[in-house]
Amino acid sequence: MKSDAELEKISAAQRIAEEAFDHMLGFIRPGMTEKQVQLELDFYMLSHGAEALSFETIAVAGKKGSMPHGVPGDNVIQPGDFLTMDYGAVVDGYHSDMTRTVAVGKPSKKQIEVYNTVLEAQLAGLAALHDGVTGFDADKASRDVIEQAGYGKYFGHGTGHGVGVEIHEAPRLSPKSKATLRTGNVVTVEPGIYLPGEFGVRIEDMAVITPDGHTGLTHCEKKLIVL
Ligand SMILES: [Mn+2]
Repeated sequence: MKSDAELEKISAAQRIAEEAFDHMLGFIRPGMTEKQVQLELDFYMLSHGAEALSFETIAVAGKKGSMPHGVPGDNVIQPGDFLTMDYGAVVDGYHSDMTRTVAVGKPSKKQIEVYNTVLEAQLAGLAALHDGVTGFDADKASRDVIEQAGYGKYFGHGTGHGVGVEIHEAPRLSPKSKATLRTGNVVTVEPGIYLPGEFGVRIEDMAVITPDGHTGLTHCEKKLIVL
């Protein structure tokens, strides 16, 4: 359970991440490397009030996007690539965490279909949140959408985790979770689909659990953005 003061710090960290996202939409171009995207995100956050990065920023494009924890490298962003950015800022010791996948140039029909499946799963996960829901059931809400679309085996991680003083803390949202989510918990909802050798998609928001639902802490666009 997070106090109002703690929620304000997490929100402040998230605001920096959101400003960074807006900045990146005008910055990203085909021909850049993943590392350039990572460095720009990091520079923006650290020069706009972040005392630290929540974790090593992930920026992975094209086939590399199918690695959920891929490390940004010299891979060059090609026209039509999906680019996944997973990152966060720290303010007064509190972390934020968000992920967006954007298309750099025109996506294929399959990319759009997979993106929309992840989006539907992410919205289903958020809709399942309320005081008393188990971490298992919150995960299942997202997972069911992906399984029903036929991509179940390409979603190999838990749906979310608590965030605060630690970047990953209780309660977990996963098939193995024994947790029950309570009012004032801050959790992520971050389903993904990762097609080896093709591309990956992940969408991640943070939310605060309330007695009968949740309050979103992430305000960035979730419909597919084509740059
Ligand atoms: Mn996360």
